Amino acid sequence: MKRREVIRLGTTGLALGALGFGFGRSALAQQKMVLKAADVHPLGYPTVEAVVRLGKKLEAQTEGRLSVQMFPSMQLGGEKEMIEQAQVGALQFARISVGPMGPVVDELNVFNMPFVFRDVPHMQKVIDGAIGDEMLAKLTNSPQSKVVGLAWMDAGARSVYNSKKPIKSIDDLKGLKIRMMGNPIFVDTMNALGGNGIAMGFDQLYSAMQTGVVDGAENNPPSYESGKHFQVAKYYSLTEHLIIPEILIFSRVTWDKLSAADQALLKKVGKEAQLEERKLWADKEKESMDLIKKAGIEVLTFTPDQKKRFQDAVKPVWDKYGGKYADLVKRIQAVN
Ligand code: BDP
Repeated sequence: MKRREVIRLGTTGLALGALGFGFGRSALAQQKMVLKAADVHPLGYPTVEAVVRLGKKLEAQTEGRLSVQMFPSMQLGGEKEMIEQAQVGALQFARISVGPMGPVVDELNVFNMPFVFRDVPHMQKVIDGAIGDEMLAKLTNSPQSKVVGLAWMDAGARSVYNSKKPIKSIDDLKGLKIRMMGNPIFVDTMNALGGNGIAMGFDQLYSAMQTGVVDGAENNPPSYESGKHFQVAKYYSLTEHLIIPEILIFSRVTWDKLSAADQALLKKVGKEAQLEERKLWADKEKESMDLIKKAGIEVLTFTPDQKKRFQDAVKPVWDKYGGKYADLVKRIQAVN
């Protein structure tokens, strides 16, 4: 008798538990959710605009159940802080450079190696293809990342700017204090190029240049222009030493609370945002170049021979880190 009671209770308890779980999940799935998104760039910047549009689509496709609230312009801090907030679920979307993501998931660092891509179209083919998918999965499945890799975004090529003098050849970089993103690969890259690499958050950079803590930095034309860096660092040289894609991450804590249908929807709108951002990027890059030239910025370019000197100079960086990524690098090089 006793035993039967226990068994019955046990079964009822289990059934109730399952029911309760079922209710809980579908109730949650029906709940309105405002997903917070952050970016270091201002409204209107391609990456910000792409996520704002993604939010509008989500809202339309879920009849207002899911929406996105954007916090642009470093309102929530630099990228390191954004990653941390996404990891604890204080933030859902964070659009960040692969630069600061490398120290979290080492495999991603292959994209942070100097001159790893031949040019921007090569990088685009890699992130759009199998390697891009694999790297997103690596980020998602890595236990320490605590984020889901949703999509890639374009950020062109990064080039050096400074307040001291025009960089006409690699020799001119000697001794200049150049801010780099927080990742040892970048500091080593700048040091190999002859400069003095200093790791610092994007949020501290403008004032660091203004006060002379650093002589300059390196970035793509849209960041150089929209961050108003050209106002304090007038010499821009198209070294294009790094072509680093950007990544849209989503908080794992929040992800695990979503229904499978919502997760699939997020992946779909994420992929669409990847392609949409690319068009916005191309327009913004032209616009930024025009704006800085109009502002009197001297934009210096290099011949292939001069460029080769930059490429040769980063050999120590490849010697130090490249071995780990050798197989992946071969596959990247094979992408045509
Ligand atoms: C910009 C990236 C941004 C980085 C910034 C940087 O879009 O994600 O935070 O560079 O240099 O190009 O930190």
